[in-house]
Amino acid sequence: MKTIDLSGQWRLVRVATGRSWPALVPGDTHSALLAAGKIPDPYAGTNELDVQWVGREDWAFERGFEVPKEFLSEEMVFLSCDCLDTIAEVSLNGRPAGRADNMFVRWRFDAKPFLKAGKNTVRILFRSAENAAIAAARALPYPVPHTVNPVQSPHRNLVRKVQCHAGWDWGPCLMVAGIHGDISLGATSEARIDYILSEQVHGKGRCTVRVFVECEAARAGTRQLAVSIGGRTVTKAAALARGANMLRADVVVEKPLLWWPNGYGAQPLYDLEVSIGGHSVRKRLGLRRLELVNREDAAGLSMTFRVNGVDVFCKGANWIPCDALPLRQTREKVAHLLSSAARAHMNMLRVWGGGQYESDAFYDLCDEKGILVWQDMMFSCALYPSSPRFLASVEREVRHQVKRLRDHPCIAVWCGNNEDVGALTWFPESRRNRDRYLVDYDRLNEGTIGRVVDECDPTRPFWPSSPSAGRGDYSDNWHVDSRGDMHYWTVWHERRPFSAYLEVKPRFCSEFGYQSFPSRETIRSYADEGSLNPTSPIMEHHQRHPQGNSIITEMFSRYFRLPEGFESFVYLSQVQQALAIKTAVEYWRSLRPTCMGTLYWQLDDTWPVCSWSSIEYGGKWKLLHYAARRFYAPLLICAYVIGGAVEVWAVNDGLEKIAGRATVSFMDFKGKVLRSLSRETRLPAACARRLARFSLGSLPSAPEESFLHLALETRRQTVTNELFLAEPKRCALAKPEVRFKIVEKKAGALAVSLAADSPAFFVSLDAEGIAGEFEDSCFTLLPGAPRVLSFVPRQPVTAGALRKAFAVRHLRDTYR
Ligand code: BMA
Repeated sequence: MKTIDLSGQWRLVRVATGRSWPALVPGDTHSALLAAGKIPDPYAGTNELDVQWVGREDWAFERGFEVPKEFLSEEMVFLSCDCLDTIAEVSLNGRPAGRADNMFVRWRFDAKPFLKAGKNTVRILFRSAENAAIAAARALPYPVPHTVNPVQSPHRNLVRKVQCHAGWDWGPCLMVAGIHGDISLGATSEARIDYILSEQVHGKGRCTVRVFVECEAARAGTRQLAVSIGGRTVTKAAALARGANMLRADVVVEKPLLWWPNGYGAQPLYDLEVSIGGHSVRKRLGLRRLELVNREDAAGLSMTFRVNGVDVFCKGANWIPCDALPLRQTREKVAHLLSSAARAHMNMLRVWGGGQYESDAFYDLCDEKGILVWQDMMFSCALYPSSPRFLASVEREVRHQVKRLRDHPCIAVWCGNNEDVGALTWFPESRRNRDRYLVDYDRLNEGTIGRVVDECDPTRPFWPSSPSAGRGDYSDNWHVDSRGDMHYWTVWHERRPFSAYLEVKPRFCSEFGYQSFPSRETIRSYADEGSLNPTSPIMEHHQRHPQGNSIITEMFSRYFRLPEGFESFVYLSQVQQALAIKTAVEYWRSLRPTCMGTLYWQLDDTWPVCSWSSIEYGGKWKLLHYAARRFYAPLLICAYVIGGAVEVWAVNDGLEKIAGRATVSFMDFKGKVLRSLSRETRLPAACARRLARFSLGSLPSAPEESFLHLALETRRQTVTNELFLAEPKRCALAKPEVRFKIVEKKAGALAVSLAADSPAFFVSLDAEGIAGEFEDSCFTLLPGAPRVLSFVPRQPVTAGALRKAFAVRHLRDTYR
């Protein structure tokens, strides 16, 4: 097949005035206008409000290109667009060549009638998606509501576009338009491969891979089909009919190397190459078996992912698009976020339904890193119409995305939507007439999405919604912990104490979150020095949850002494967030196998903002991400107060049994051990075990006079943990002196050595202005236990520069 790549330099035309500016493709309206200096940075200050007009206008992308004569002599000549965002009219040489209205569909338009040898032009006119949504709303027989955020484009649920482009409770409203993904011309007189779909049959010492090839033939005839996997090739003659064909070839892989989730084994990937009629397509396969075990049991309905026969405790977070401006969603940014996830021992991310089916790079990297993907379909927090036209568009979208993605070993489950069952009860309209909206819901979700998923991917389960109690169950899983997956927002949205995390036993908690502010340096990217106060207009603009700041500060008053100064405020918000999520995860991990997954809300941000993320915009790890690296480690020792007692637990997610010595010490705030117990411990593989229980009446001191220090020492490693026995605000913390030194271990390998003269809590290391991660942060530093922690910069840095930027902070620093 011949191709002409059309990505690169285009022009963006403001249709209303005819003025134009250079634009990059793939790219979007806002990025082009920003680069041309026509709009201010929408992420700074309150500029977002001043650029809303962009989404309310029509824009055209256009360019010229050359077509060689031979190209046009081919029988099939087409324009292929991976992603047109969203309401588009395509013309070639001034003549209409096609229309698009769903950015999740791959569009292919017949180009042959419009092209000529030599110079040609393409113009893609994008009608305002906001205006299209408003027009669609006017045509509805009855209202179809959606959630409304502080800055919101209306009726986002009526256009098939990334739902959070219209604004979210952590994201700006930037109704971008543009061309994302590849755009190219193709020409062939033979065949074009549209999709490759594979199925694995695992047997003793071998895996048979059935490869199905969907291709479009320009003319009928017999062609050679070649399919190779890992160097083993099968060829056969295939009789093609003109038009759509489905071919099949089986390849046997002997002694297959199995693909495992992160922490369970390696991620070998086999090259798969398919060629027919002059078109070749490559992808990579991971050989593994995967099941979602939903079994009725004494606790309800299980929700366990089983890979290669092993029950995997899923540890991870929710993924949202990594930038509100599509042009900036680079592979590099995705790679940093995914490797940060893997370094925090995550083995699953949920691609949340208010965002997008992600880029190929995202899934390729998840395959490489062993990160399972819970893939939502892109519907979120809303009711949706079920008109035949809307459903036909969704059918096309789901068909394309499932076929596009289903060979990635990372994909674990297809899920119908985010919180749309819950949404049936959120609006006055649907509360008054739930049946009407439930019928719409079911036509869309079971009648269309579920049906198409079943048809296009029989190898994977379809989970109707997140949260949900399973197919055919329409109950709201926000408060029910016994069946399927749960979104547990009681602590944040209902302002309950952290101990409320210990009141539920989720089978799989796919959302729970706690907000914090991003670091000072990220805040400075949007706020001037004079706005560094949580309630300044700019700071409030970068807080999209209406009660966010009041929830954060009220929670401070319950657990901590109020922080003095802005930097302490920001730091303490991150401590609080880390403590909240740690409390939840440690307890729920100790419930395995009742609970088999925790995905906190949320991994990343689309812009610099106060949010539930563990990695702030720009890639800097918040304290939560450092805490996650410890609370998600395969081997965990933890403690919590439950039923009038302190319980100490060990969790071993590994597949080998572990022997070690567990030590539980009650320590006062000067670091003196008041009581210590130590004993040999054996932990079977994949289990949680209670190691000790102390009734609250039997502690060696008043709860506010000591804390618990835990250590589990094995041949390979020592893991530690701490638990406050009373709210930190009630404890008379000593004022530790923390000394540090920047050391150069080997050439260029930087580290910081730290020592304290009394216990320092939530010790946080920072190097403002230098991108990179410390080996640890957000930990307890005990007297007599100095630490040396390496720093891995993202760009080379000298010891001197690190010394200058370095700052250490701990809990006792936040007040006098
Ligand atoms: C969840 C998500 C998002 C939202 C988050 C925080 O339930 O699904 O819709 O951003 O809560 O409110």
